[in-house]
Amino acid sequence: MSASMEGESRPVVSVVPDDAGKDKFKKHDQVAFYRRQMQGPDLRYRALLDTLVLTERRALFELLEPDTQRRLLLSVAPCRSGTVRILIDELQPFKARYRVPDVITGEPQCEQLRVERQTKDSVTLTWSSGRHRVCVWHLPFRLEILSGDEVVVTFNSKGKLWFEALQDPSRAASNGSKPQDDDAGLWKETFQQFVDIKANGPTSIGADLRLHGFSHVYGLPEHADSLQLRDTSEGAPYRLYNLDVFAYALYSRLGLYGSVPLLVAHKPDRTVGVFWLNASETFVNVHYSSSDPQADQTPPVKRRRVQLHTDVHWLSESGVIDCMILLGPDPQQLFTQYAQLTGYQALPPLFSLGYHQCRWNYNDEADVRAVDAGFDRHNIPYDVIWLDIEHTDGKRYFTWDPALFPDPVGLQRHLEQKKRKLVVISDPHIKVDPDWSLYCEARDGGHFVKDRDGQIYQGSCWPGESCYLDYSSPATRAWYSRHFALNKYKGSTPSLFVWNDMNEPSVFGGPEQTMPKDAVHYGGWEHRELHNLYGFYQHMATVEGLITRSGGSERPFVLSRSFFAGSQRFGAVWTGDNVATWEYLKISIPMVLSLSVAGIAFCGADVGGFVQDPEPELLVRWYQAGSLQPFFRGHSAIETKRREPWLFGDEVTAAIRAVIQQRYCLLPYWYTLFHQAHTSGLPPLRPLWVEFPREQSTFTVDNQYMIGGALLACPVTEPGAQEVTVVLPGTSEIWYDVHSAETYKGGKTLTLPVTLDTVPVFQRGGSVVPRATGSASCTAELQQLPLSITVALNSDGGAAGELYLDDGHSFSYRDRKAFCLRRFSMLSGRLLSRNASEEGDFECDGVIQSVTILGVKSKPSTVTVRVSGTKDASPAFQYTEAHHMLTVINLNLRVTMDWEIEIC
Ligand code: NBV
Repeated sequence: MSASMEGESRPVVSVVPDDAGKDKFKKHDQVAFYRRQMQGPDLRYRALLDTLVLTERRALFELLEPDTQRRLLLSVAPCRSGTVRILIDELQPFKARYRVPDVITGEPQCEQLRVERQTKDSVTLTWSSGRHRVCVWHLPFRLEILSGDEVVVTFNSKGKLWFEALQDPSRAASNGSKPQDDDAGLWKETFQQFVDIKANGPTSIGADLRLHGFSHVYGLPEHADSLQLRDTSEGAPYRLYNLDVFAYALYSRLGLYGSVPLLVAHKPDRTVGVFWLNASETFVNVHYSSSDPQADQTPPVKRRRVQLHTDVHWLSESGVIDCMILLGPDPQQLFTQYAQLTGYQALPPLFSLGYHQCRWNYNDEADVRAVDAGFDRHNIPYDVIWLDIEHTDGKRYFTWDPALFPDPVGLQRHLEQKKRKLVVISDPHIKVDPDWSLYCEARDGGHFVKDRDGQIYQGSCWPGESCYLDYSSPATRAWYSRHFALNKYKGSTPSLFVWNDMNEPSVFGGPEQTMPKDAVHYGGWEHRELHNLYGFYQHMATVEGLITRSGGSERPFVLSRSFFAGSQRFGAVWTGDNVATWEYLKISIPMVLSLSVAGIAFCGADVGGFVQDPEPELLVRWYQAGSLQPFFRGHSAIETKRREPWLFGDEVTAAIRAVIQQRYCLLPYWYTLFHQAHTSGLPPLRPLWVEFPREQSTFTVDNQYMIGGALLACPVTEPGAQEVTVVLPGTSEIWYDVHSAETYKGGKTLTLPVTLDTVPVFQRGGSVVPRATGSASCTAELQQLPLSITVALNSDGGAAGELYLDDGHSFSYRDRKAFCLRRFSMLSGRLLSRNASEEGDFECDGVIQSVTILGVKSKPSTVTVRVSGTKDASPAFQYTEAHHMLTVINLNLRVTMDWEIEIC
């Protein structure tokens, strides 16, 4: 353990995860509001239909629960993009309840509702073309959302609507609703030695939804579990509560570092989403009707035709019910609807899609320089080297250890000469140190979270006693972001980027190793209201700091461990402290797929495993898998052995070199996919069902996935693997092995032989994939390389694909439209390159050097290249009979020009 770790009560970081922390975290039945709701009385809300008010943007109804005389206000608002927002608050709250700010980007465009039908039992509302309808039923209250005549979703189907009204504490004390022995945890809840005092008493909310016809649901990151959500009837509910869980348990539904309360349901003809906008502790129960034991026991003759459905029950500790139903109907539309609500994936600077080399810690400047040189010596491309907490002066972020990093500017210049970057860590806790100006400024400026008594909250973290910046305050975010100014952050240069860790927030010795829920934030809100937003806000403030430091011209790169819905607007996340075992490699795939489904598209897992030492075979396999995930970073804990890629012998070095090089060659494609995510919300990494929505066999696959619409990847995650079983979907599809060009028909499951240096990746017939040719030491060099494109023909001899280019680092693509989007399409032997966006205006002299066409049945007699304004040319070509592969070489076609290649 490093001598410079001076935190007083830091957790023991052992390379062997032990069971000591097992009981650190609550189980669902240790959470009072969960128990209250699950064991609570049956409530019978009714909708008072004659209270309907139609405004320009919504329909309002009062809801009444006769036994408790509780009155709620229901608002239903359909939005233009295909979303219905259901909002429920108290009719007359004693004071305002927390509504999650800053997640929804802008005002959703709402539609004017009209009454289509009204009876004493129900009111049916419709809007726009009348394709969708909402039917509100009086008794019991429920709300159906219909598409055509099909009921897609029913809200309050099982009558679980729950709403604990805020109370005036003094009245509650006198009227007996604040009992002495508070077993129900209404005003006070104890967990281990921690006492949570609830200033507002019980405030929990809940509701259930039935998703008709669906038997597959996904989303709700972050959990170390399968992509398809499990039925929670037995076992624990999914918990959404951001926590620092070192070496987290696998196949668990306990909360991890971040939360996105988006659940996506899919069936062959429809995809819908339920977005539960609430930042307090939340549980979700999932129940598939298909898993009802009764359904199987009924004799077939007597079996009633019960439509399949999935019931989803959401329970949150506080706030209001703000539930958005995204109607799809296809996966792509769903992703766009979600992005319209919470924002699109930020377009990352190109370098951040390269390979990142991290370790806790690179010891000093000489160490960093040596590792950097090692990559050159071994001819392995990389873009970024990272510094963990030990680079600081006593864990004071924004400072440098004077002995270990005396010349950080010199170090960054050294890297910058090779067009490489440095990332440093910046955690949210601030060391209590009256001699440190940053601490004093934050204290005097009121930038710290307070405790329930109004004093500055103090917890313990890496620096020892620490205070926590209140990023939920706009003034604190602005103050914090100014610290990234180059003249303020001493030792920083424009090539320094940032990593936000421990921002759940992690508090050593705190309840569940986080901040007490009764701590108080900006606006007087308790921490319980916004716990899951804490990291989101730090990420936001850091991104704003980096953008501001460049005068608004450069794209930022910030990695955050904690996140919430909308964090995709800020940058990347990773899956935290995993372990160097095969099981953790395996789980990284569904984990990044779940994140992708929930909009957090720039994500990855620590390559190699953070805790413990991977055996060389595992390391190679992890590099292979990581190179096929969006965020690609090798990282390891402080006690692990060094594991730079060249430390395990030539065979391992060669295998790692090969995958990193392949990743770099594929970056034009990755970058194009990120442009697509940035503009349409479609994530680069896609579960197979996203691309094959009608194929049931793909719905449960989570060990393989699509990279964009063109590539199918199946990373090897078994030790000693000699063969791999791969599902190739689509009976009418053709798949081309990207390494061997071997062709396979879709609709099959194959068993393919593998060696240590092979990973099954297939290109789908009908697609075009751009690549860089040759090798580069980093992405800036890669941008200079000529390109090649691979056209994989479908059974009709057609294919299409795109290429997006810009300068790779600035906002010029947005502000001056300095980008280029090309579309390649092939049909009847003619391959065209055309501009796909009239808007784009990007000067670049990149060229396409070669074109490979897969699936060309016979050797062409001529190949003709046409570029307008020049004479037709007959370039050299090679044809490989065995693979039906045609390669046209030495083309030198300007990327930005229109051209055509004809094969006869
Ligand atoms: O800052 C040290 C580590 C970091 O390397 C890791 O990536 C984070 O997930 N950090 C957690 C804190 C210590 C973990 C034991």
